Amino acid sequence: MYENMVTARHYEERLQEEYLEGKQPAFDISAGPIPGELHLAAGHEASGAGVCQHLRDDDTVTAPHRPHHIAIAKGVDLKRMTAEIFGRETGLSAGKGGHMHLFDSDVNFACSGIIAEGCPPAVGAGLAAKKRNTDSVAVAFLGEGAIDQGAFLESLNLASVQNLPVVFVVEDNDWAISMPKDRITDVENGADRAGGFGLPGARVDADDAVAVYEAAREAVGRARDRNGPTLLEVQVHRRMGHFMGDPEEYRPGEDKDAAEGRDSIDRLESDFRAHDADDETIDDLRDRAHERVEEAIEWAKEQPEPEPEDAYDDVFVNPPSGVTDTEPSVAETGGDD
Ligand SMILES: Cc1ncc(C[n+]2csc(CCOP(=O)(O)OP(=O)(O)O)c2C)c(N)n1
Ligand SMILES: [Mg+2]
Repeated sequence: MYENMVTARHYEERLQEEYLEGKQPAFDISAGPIPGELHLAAGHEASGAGVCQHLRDDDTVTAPHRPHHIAIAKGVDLKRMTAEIFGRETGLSAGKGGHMHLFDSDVNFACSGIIAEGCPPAVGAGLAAKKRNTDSVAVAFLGEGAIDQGAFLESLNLASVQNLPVVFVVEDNDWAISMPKDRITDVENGADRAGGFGLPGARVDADDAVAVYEAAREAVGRARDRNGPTLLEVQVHRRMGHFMGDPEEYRPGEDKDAAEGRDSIDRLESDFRAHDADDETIDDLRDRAHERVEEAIEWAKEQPEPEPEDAYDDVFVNPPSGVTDTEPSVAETGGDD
């Protein structure tokens, strides 16, 4: 878990540097090696690591727009993920998805920029596991800003009534872009939503990564043993802006200071040392994590850009062979509209 969390933090520190290249001084969001938005998850790492530690490759994970720490913990191929973020041809989705739309079928991982969107597919994966009589499970991660979305609430209901092996993990970082949690919901503890659907709910603080691990063990274990879904809310901290370039003028300085002062990675390291891990062990883990990140970024930067004409491959306007479509494709009509 520690190595995972350090990898995620360092990975995002490096992405920040790469992202800012060419975007200054006026912050041109389309410029530089990583065009578009970038949502970083510093302060969320314990949630991805603590939950995914209990998962296998055949378990499904859906994640939201802040996905890197979860993808890393689920074992998504770091090189191809990085190439995807850099928009390269050898990226997970040939560079067409970008950082919010990572998809790795080898480890059953997907994420989406539409909030709460991952909940119904996770329920679908849970239903498939039940019908196929396997013991795989599905986990849907979402932010606290999505807990009033219909897609989430309907998913809780279906998972509960069908007794599906699904765990819903709400990452509560107290903010939804510029909206503080208490302005968008009257529920202080998102896990209370579980009661209304007849499933167990628990809330845990990510300051203590081991506590997340323990709570997730129970929730994933319940799903794997065919005892139904669980809603787990994890209190995390948003150490960064909502996206890179967010000036955070709406955010009180003390709120940001508090988030920066509570680091689950530092705490896990102290716990680790208290259990006799020495400097060498910690340094080795950190070095290994850093090397892996550098290798992935170097590899991604060497990858080719996609050819412009490939834009019509693998998308609905020009379906792959075998997929029928009665409408002429944009490629065929010249795309007037
Ligand atoms: C259905 C939908 N509505 C609105 C948006 C715009 N949007 C992007 S992120 C976001 C807030 C998300 O907050 P939260 O779920 O708490 O996640 P966080 O960014 O804090 O990790 C919103 C409203 C969206 N992506 N999808
Ligand atoms: Mg949030």
